[in-house]
Amino acid sequence: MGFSTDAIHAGQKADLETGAVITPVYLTSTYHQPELGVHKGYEYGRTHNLTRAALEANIATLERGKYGIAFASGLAAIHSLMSLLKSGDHVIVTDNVYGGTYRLFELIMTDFGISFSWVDTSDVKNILAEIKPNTKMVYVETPTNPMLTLTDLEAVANLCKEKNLISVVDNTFMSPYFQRPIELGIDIVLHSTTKYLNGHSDIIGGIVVTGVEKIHERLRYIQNAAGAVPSPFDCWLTLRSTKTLAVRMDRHNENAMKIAEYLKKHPKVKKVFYPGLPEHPQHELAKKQMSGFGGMISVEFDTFETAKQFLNNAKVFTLAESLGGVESLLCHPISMTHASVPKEKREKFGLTEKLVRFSVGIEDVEDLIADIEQAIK
Ligand code: P1T
Repeated sequence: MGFSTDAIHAGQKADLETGAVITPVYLTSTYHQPELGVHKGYEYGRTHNLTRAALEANIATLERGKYGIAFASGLAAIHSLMSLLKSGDHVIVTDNVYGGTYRLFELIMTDFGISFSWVDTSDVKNILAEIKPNTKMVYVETPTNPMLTLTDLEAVANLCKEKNLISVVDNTFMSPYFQRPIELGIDIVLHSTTKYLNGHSDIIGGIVVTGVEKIHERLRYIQNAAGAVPSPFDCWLTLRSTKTLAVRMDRHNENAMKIAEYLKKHPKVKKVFYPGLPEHPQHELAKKQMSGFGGMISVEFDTFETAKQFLNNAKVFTLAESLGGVESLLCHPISMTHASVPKEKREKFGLTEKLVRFSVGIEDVEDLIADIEQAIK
């Protein structure tokens, strides 16, 4: 089926009891067992929940994977991936990732004996150079948060297959509508469903999708054994939201393209980071592995003062953490999402105090541009 048809129908059958077209919210922590040892395959809410199962099947289909495993947040999903590893294992990670991912890896997982190499994965040779006998996983964010740097997914998938490493992609910025890493040979895709997949800034959630049965079995075990499951109601809201993912993403993309074009001509803007601009150094790769460029833009202003004035005066855009909702948001990464990344590390990939991140929503683009104009003035 086509993407939009799957988005609306995959994983969702009419309710067996009533015929309800929409999957119900199964708000139950446990299930009746008519006799000792007899049940309908449902024993306890952490282990089994039909609303969650519908969401998992839906997003797995959209990512063209076989299995979805949902978690209580994007970071809980990433943490579950760390549980695939053992003390002594080594992971190669994109140097610029979401600040919370950096914090989890570097400030928590290292205490459990897992080590990390932070490399510029935009050149696959840098990954190859970092492979050690104990390397088990390559973890890539593309495009990155917030620098919008790309990694060649097919090249990473091929390298990981050759070297017998698990390949992981955080696909949060693109959503499966614009980028499907599993189709390019990647083992595991993850999302903060808090962002585009839910799209309405009203839940926190995460999901892992894979086509590899062995990985699925282990992650399913971890989901139940470690227990970071999402609430049925949050699953239901996300399931409702994926139905409109295609139309929302098209509008995010269209608005962001116009705003990026506007910003690049603004005299107070030094540099615009958006993969849809022909000036983006990886625009060709973006066209090859993505079917759109998404709604995220980062901008380097001429000075920190301009950036600050802009953030304090915007009215339609809201200054807030997070991204991917229908409403436009602004973020100052060094003091918000990436505050835990040390200065010398973030400045290596260009993340300075002058950088502002735009999550372009689906409002009328004229209103967004007028707001940017008045806020910079
Ligand atoms: O917030 P949570 O649902 O736990 O997701 C974490 C996460 C994972 N991956 C990426 C690429 C992310 O951007 C995030 C969360 N990011 C923000 C809150 C933000 O404002 O960038």
